[in-house]
Amino acid sequence: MRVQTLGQFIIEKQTDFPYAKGELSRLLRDIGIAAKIVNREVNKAGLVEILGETGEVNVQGEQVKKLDVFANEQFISALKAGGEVCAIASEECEDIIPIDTQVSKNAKYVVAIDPLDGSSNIDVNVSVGTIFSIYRRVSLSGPGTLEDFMQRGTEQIAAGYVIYGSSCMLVYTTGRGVNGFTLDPSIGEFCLSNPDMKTPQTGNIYSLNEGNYLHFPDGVKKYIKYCQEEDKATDRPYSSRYIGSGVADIHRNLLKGGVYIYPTTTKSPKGKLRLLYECNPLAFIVEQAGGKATDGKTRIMEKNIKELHQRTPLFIGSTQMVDKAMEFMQKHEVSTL
Ligand code: P6P
Repeated sequence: MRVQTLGQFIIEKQTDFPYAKGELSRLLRDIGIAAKIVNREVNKAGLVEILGETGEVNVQGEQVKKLDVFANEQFISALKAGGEVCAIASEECEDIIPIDTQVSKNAKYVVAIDPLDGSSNIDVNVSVGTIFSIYRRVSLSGPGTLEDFMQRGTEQIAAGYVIYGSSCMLVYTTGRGVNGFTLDPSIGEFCLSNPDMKTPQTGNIYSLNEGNYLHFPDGVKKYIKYCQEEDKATDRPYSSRYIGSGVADIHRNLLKGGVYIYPTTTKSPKGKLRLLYECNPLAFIVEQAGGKATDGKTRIMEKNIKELHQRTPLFIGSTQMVDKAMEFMQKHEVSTL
């Protein structure tokens, strides 16, 4: 089979965008380069002084891992050097990073990124990921502004994730389907391995942190019990699979069918995952693959965003499984009136 690299694929698909002059193509390639560098460090994390914590706490109130900082720096410098973005929003940074270099300040795009999602798993050699979302700027010129990021998920022009696991994969969409590329370390290129990815309409895997069971909404508790009932006709009981890295759980469910839920809990009354650089890009990808993503009630990509690090509950995966979970949420909805 002819090996098609990410670069070749992007150029070939560029014809899908007659008005694009290659900026998006270059931007996607810049992300691919940073992903290869991060993957190199993740793969030898146990051998170099890059494990463990920096002793700092980030804007999320989470312990900052050395690899979080490294990944953040790599993606920011690759995006700055590429000259295609006028601002970056990162999970690791409280405020946006406006870019006002001569080349970038009139660039057309902004990128929101979670440089290393699930990094608490790094020290125990479990898959982690990067999640990115690309918008066309709405500000007129000069360095990008906060308003460039206050756009609904439906306005994304591209989104993707990188999963640093048994192999390194980059999966992305520009709104015309989802394609997956696997890094071939022998040539240092992402090669097309999963063309036109489609997620099963149903499945038998449910992913959520059942340790929070007591604090889940009643609808989620009832859905968990539904997943655990014996019913051969609907292939139940389902299997419970939860890695603790959303990218890894959602990637597996995308391929095999399944649902990932991070609902509200007492510790995270608005949900834990962030709308801008986790839920919207993952929702774009899963929807493009034929799946569904809601907050238990509203389509993720139609939610209004008012804060950079805004959190939301997330129900994402196979359409029929998300719908069933939403049915339970609706049936057991506590009226907040
Ligand atoms: P908990 C990682 O921090 C993350 O944002 C997701 O990738 C992951 O699924 C979830 O949080 C894990 O959170 O509370 O179950 O440890």
